Amino acid sequence: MDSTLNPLHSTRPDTARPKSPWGRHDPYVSMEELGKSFVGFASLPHQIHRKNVKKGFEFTLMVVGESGLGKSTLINSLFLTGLYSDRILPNTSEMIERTVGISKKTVDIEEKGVRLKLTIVDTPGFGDALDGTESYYPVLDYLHEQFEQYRMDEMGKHRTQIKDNRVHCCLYFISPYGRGLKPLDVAFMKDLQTHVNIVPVIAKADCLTKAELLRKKETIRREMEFHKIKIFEFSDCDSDNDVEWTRQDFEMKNSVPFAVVGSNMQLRMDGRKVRVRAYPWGVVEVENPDHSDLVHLRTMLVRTHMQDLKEKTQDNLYEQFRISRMNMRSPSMSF
Ligand SMILES: Nc1nc2c(ncn2[C@@H]2O[C@H](COP(=O)(O)OP(=O)(O)OP(=O)(O)O)[C@@H](O)[C@H]2O)c(=O)[nH]1
Ligand SMILES: [Mg+2]
Repeated sequence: MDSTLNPLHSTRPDTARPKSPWGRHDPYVSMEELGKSFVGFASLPHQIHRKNVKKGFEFTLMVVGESGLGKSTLINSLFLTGLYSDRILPNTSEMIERTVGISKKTVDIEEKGVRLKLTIVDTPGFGDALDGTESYYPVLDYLHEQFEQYRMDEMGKHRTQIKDNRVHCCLYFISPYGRGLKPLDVAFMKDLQTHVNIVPVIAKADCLTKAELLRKKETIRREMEFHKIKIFEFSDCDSDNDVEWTRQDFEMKNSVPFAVVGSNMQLRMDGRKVRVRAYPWGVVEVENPDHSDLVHLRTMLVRTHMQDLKEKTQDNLYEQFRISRMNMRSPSMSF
């Protein structure tokens, strides 16, 4: 047999070998080169990384809150335009129409060869009905159904082909006008917290001065603690002692509830395309950290805590749901 065809007896010069971008733990480096003391499992993270990149990533985000707080506008500002300007988008007037039913949009995003399938679940705002609790039941039902469907699929025959529609994160919109949380916010979040990671945001933050915003954040944090509302807790992200990263992490955690501003309008400023809200007295740049926390929020969702949100959904929320469903069944199963 031609030894050049057999990878074990390859006579190819070393330079023909594919070069790994991973430096020290290059999986193509032979045991002889590494020294006898290496077994080779140091390349495990890279194997996992390669496999995940090949499969692509999936993430589902939901927006909920009172009607007219800018939920549909914000998801557009966060992900659907600007970042990916070549994507065909619904026109602006369609974007700001009132949301009347739960709607799901999926976008495929690719960055440096890494694919992300991002699903955004937009929900109709509540607020007009006399008994507000009724208007949020469809959202709770939706979350419950996704967990239940996943549970049924897990028990089914084709476990490897399960389509995961569970929601990993819910942006909860709080009005900038009230003094803090409204009774309906408290009730809704307490119901939501068992099914989804809640990330609270203060909507339309351009309505508040800096001092008012800080006070509002403080009040909301206190009220959440008082009412024992469980929101998503940031675990420390892997900073590798990088000072800049640690600073960003600190700022991000301090921003909760994130003060956000959304807009469908873009202006060209100093040669850059900037998403803004233009008022007679000035311009609010939605991605300027001095004007809003939108960039911190996007960093948290995409760059630093996406995996954490997914793991908390699987290991804590879904697991609790699964156990409670099992406990519900067991009395009827005994005899
Ligand atoms: N001042 C201000 N207005 C905003 C902001 N975001 C959106 N708006 C405006 O608020 C109005 C409602 O925006 P939507 O995005 O439709 O609000 P929504 O929360 O999706 O409303 P529903 O679909 O009824 O639940 C629109 O006129 C937007 O232009 C913001 O950050 N600041
Ligand atoms: Mg809407």
